[in-house]
Parts: sequence; structure tokens; C-alpha cells
Amino acid sequence: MKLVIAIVNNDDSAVVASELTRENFIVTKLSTTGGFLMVGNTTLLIGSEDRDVPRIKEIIHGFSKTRKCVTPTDAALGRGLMNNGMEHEVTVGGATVFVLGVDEMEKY
Ligand code: 2BA
Repeated sequence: MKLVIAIVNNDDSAVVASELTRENFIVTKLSTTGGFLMVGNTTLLIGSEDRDVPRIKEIIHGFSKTRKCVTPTDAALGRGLMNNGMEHEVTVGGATVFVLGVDEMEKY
């Protein structure tokens, strides 16, 4: 068994989660924040059989778009971070995916 952890853009998270659910994968959505841009993103947890991981990755890849963001954000500057005029653009996403082995999963 595997645990797929996918960090996706907030704007893509609803469609990614609903496409996964439509194919009967079980998804938990967490509201998270990227440490670099300090803006919200969404982390999806999907527990699955090993054989389903390629399809899960395909769905995540298919519905996650890349975006350009200027860093640091106003939100980060609002927290007192200084960029000394070194503003530059970064490409975010589509998705960052980790696949972990699971020793046990139980439901009570
Ligand atoms: P953030 O940490 O806010 O990063 C947003 C984007 O900023 C990254 O996009 C990358 O293009 C750039 N970036 C991040 N750290 C950087 C650094 N130290 N120097 C220069 N540029 C940097 P993505 O790579 O697509 O990552 C999107 C979000 O996925 C990240 O948001 C973070 O929440 C998560 N993530 C990505 N890689 C991760 C990792 N290895 N471990 C944990 N979370 C990760």
C-alpha cells in the first residue's frame, strides 16, 4: 500500500480532488502554506493500492497547472520580509507529489 501526498495549487485542488473521488480514490484535503512564497496551497493525502499509483499521478498531473508568481509576495512582505528590490518570478507547480510506502492502515 502507498500514501500519495500531493501539494497542488488552491485553484486546482477542487477539480483534482473531485476527479480522484470520481474514480473511487479516497482523498483527504489539507489547507497548507508554502514556506517560500508564504501563500496557501492544498495538500491531498490519498491512501491507495500500489497498482493504483500511476493512475492517481496521471489524474493529478492532468488537472494541475503551472503558474508564474513573483516573489516575495505582498503577503510575505507584510510579515516583515525584505527583498531589497530583488523581486523575481518563479514557476509554481503543477503539483509536487511524494509517494510513501505504508506499513499498515486500519479503520475502526
Ligand atoms: P513554496 O515553498 O511557496 O514554493 C513556491 C515556488 O517557489 C516553488 O514551486 C519553486 O518554484 C519556488 N521555490 C521554492 N523554494 C525555493 C527556494 N528555496 N529558492 C528558489 N525558489 C524556490 P514548486 O516547486 O512547484 O513548489 C510548490 C509548493 O510545493 C511549495 O510552495 C511547497 O509548499 C511545496 N513543495 C515543493 N517542493 C517541496 C519539497 N521538496 N518538500 C516540501 N514541500 C514542497
